[in-house]
Amino acid sequence: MQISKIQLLFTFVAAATASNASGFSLSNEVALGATSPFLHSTLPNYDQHGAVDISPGSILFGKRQPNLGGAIWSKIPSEFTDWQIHAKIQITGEKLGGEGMALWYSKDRATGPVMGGADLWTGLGILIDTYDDDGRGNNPAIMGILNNGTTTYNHAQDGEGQYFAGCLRNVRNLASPLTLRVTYVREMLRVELDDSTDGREFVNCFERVGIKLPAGYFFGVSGMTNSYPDGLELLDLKVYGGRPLSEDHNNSKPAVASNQDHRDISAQIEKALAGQLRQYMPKIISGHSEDAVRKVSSSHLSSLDDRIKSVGDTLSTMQQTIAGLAEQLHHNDQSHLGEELHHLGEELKARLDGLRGQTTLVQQEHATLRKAVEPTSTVSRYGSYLMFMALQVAILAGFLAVKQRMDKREKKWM
Ligand SMILES: [Ca+2]
Ligand SMILES: [Ca+2]
Repeated sequence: MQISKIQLLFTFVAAATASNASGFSLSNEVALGATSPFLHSTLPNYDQHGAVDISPGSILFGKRQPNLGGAIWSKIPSEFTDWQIHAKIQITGEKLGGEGMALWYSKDRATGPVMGGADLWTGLGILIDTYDDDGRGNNPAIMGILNNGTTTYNHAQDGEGQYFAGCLRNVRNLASPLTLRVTYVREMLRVELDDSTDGREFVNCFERVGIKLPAGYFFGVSGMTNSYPDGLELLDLKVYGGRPLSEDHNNSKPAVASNQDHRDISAQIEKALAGQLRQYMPKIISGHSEDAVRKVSSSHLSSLDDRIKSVGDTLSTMQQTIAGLAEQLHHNDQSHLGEELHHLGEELKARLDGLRGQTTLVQQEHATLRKAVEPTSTVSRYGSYLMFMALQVAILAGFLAVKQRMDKREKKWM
């Protein structure tokens, strides 16, 4: 089967689309890479080692020649505690053929004889051993093997005694490519297979809990031929990472980050308001003749001060509302989030209307002040005051723009 282009993704899915048949959801994170077609050159997110031939339709390991192996390894280590691999492969050859392919989550990035990966690796190997070296009729086998850097693969017995789980499944010369879905969530590892022609029909290969794998390892795919070389092709690879949306709040980084963002923004706005008040109020007062200012300052400036304080209070309330929302996103069941956002939108609209009204009032105060002082002052004396007002409006506009952006971002990962 030829595919016009291969997509090697090292990216993350939005939670809304990440729910899978396994019942797990992976939260979205920052993308680490991009989708690319491969045009006989290098892979954007992976390094290649050994016998690897890249064409627009596939990545071929072992060149269909005897005893050759190759691998691709992610260029950067994964920073995620949970992840999922979708690897679409195709293994074709004569009646007997080998030796197989492997998916890796490993500290090492070495090429070698273990389906193209090196012996003595540290981490997880999902080995697809197609050749029945010990003649026991138990190949092709798909096996999960954990290694702490001390184990050499037992080729003669096809990994007997080394795998913690596995399944027997024909993977050669299938009518359609075979997709392996490897899910690692909360120390549970599951391997599922799908060779259906019409979409996702994964069947379980094995599942095991208590598999401890740290973040910081590399993802890899490899293949190795033996004396009866198969065509070992990778047609598509996607790696999703993140953390499960669960009651474990400490692992829910997006919500924490969002919450912190809101707090940072609100704190910055409040700080800016306070700073501007400190900076401009003396100038407003000193910019006028003392007599003229005294005539109006006790009532009008006091009123102005109250208005500005009110604006600040409203902003503070908005901050608390947003922070509260972030907490809700953090703690609540997802089904509540839509409603919460709706309410927040209504509330923000009401508060915005209130702010507009207050801005008008402040402007009226300014007009009164100006009228009262005008006989003994020039317009330029009010420059600092006008600048103060302009800054208030700018800060408000900035806040609302940032808020809209935050809302948008939150909706994406609902
Ligand atoms: Ca074997
Ligand atoms: Ca065997």
